[in-house]
Amino acid sequence: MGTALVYHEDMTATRLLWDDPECEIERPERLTAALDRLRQRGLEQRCLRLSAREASKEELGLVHSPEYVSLVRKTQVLGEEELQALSGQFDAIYFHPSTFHCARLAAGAGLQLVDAVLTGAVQNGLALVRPPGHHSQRAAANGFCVFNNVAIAAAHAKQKHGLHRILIVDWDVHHGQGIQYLFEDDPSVLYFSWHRYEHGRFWPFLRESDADAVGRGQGLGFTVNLPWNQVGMGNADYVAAFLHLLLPLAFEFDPELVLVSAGFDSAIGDPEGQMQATPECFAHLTHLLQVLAGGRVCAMLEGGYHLESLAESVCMTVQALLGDPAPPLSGLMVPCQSALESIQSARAAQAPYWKSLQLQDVTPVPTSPSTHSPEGRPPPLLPGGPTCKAAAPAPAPSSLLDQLCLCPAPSVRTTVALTAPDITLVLPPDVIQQEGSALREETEAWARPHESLVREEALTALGKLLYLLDGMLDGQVNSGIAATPASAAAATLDVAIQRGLSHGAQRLLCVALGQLDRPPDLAHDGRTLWLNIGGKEAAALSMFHVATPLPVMTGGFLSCILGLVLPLAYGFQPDLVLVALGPGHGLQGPHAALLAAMLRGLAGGRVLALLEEDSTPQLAGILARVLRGEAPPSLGPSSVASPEDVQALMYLRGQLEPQWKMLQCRPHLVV
Ligand code: X5A
Ligand code: ZN
Repeated sequence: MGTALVYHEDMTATRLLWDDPECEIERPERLTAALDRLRQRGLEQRCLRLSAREASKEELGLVHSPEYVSLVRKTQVLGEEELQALSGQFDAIYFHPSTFHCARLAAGAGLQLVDAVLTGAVQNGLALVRPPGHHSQRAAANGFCVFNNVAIAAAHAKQKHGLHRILIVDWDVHHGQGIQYLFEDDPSVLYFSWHRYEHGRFWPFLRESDADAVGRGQGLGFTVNLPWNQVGMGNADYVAAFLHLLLPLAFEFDPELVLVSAGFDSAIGDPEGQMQATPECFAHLTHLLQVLAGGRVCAMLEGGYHLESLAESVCMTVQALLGDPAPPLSGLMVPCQSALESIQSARAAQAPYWKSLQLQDVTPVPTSPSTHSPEGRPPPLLPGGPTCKAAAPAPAPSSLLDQLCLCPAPSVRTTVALTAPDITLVLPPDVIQQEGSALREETEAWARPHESLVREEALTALGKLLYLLDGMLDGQVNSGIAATPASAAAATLDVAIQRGLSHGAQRLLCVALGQLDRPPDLAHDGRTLWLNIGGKEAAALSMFHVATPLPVMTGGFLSCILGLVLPLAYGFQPDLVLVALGPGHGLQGPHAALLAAMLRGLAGGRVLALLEEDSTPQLAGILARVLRGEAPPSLGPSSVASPEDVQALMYLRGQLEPQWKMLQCRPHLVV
């Protein structure tokens, strides 16, 4: 459906006219660097270009006082000395004769973006704007921000489009206190912000930036602050914050629109943030948000002062909005203690207001050994199981991924290799129906050890799957769907795993739903992570072989994905993902689509879905659409997880946490 890019060259006009070390980083090159890089990468050309318009007085009045708007209007005619004097009345602000025009364009760009998305002209988009907005308040400029672009867009979406639930995700490294103040008593706007805080010692030095500021009145629980108390937060910390804090609340909130205060001063190299997250992380954050609100995501630039890091991060965000698979994250995926403390304290502060956090263990961590009981410790992995190395798998770079990422993106994003011909009818037009099959002898050789693969239909299906898998491993195709007779599902999956491992995959994640037995000779060499959901077994058999019951309700399914599947997957860093819907998998289309959409964030999107031959054409169709990058349908209001499901999940997580650090959402006990 398309991605909008809203911009206007005039927004490069405003600049600092005098000496001010605090403000000099907010300069015109920020916009030109980002735009030039988007052009170089061919990304701008793939977007719907919209020229920004100025917001009207009435539109600015949605969040600002008329007196403040006229004050800013008057700066157009002031001389340099008067501009400097007025700027001095605010914290970290400079005015320029073009500021009023630029700030109206910045707010107008956000309005145009929201209108384009909510009228269905595009699916999502980015507004590249200056000045930024999230610090600005009803009657005050602050922190380089003049009008609050994102807040105006949210108020407009409510007023002009009648929306009732808007999620604002503020990933800028500073606290968007302006947005917080404007919506703190409004339950129709859920505001999430993470920010460098350092126990209050970082700008803007506000007590209300801490995790215990949760909103007021009707808006209690609709302000979510995640203060970072140390610098150096990286990819693992950001992804953990999304999986364990933002996304559970966001799914429960069920937004109709997601606005992103997209500041890139939270990326590596930025002089303000001093954080470590790499540009690819923003592709992942964007990707994770696209499963909400039917994919209606509007990002607006806020901060970001390291031109190289900013430009790359903007490209990553736009790539994800366009539906391209995210490049794999680099580095050890282990969140730091300080990040876990912050996530834990935000979860504890929010728990009274969110069912998805209740029943879970969100109580403060005991810090003294005497207060913690033996029962509180995670149970060890089942004795008798295969012993596994104490350390997490070394995140050795996968040569397969390296090769595939250096090549241009495959021209064919998704291939469907189905045996039932009528499924073609529901396929999106650009999804390729695969004709090819592996050679007969080769297929028979792979099938030989498996009794269930002797039947002709099973062999035919296997031939198609092998051909598809080779196409994915060779980089011709990004993702695919294959089908198999139900009786042959487990054996087919077994072959697919062996074939993947022997044909270049370094680490293979297999998510098997329903009655799919673990292949009997599955190795424990750390190259395969087997995760069965809803089969007969239910236990952490070892670090690499995990089985859990299928949660019954939507809420339980979501906690299983966010609290187990994705943390394991992000920790494992696979270069190939197999997701199999086997006999009795019990997933409805939207649930399966959500799982596939989220797994697509791994392995550079190299996901092969294996279905049973008698699956409905609708299921194949919905999977084909998410695998090529469309947003999954929204699940609607989520029911609560059953206490049994929460218990089972917590038990399993407790067993696996020592090995899989991305499962943690609280710091280690100090023993
Ligand atoms: C939008 C933004 C930062 C202001 C920092 C003042 N503002 N020290 O990143
Ligand atoms: Zn910032």
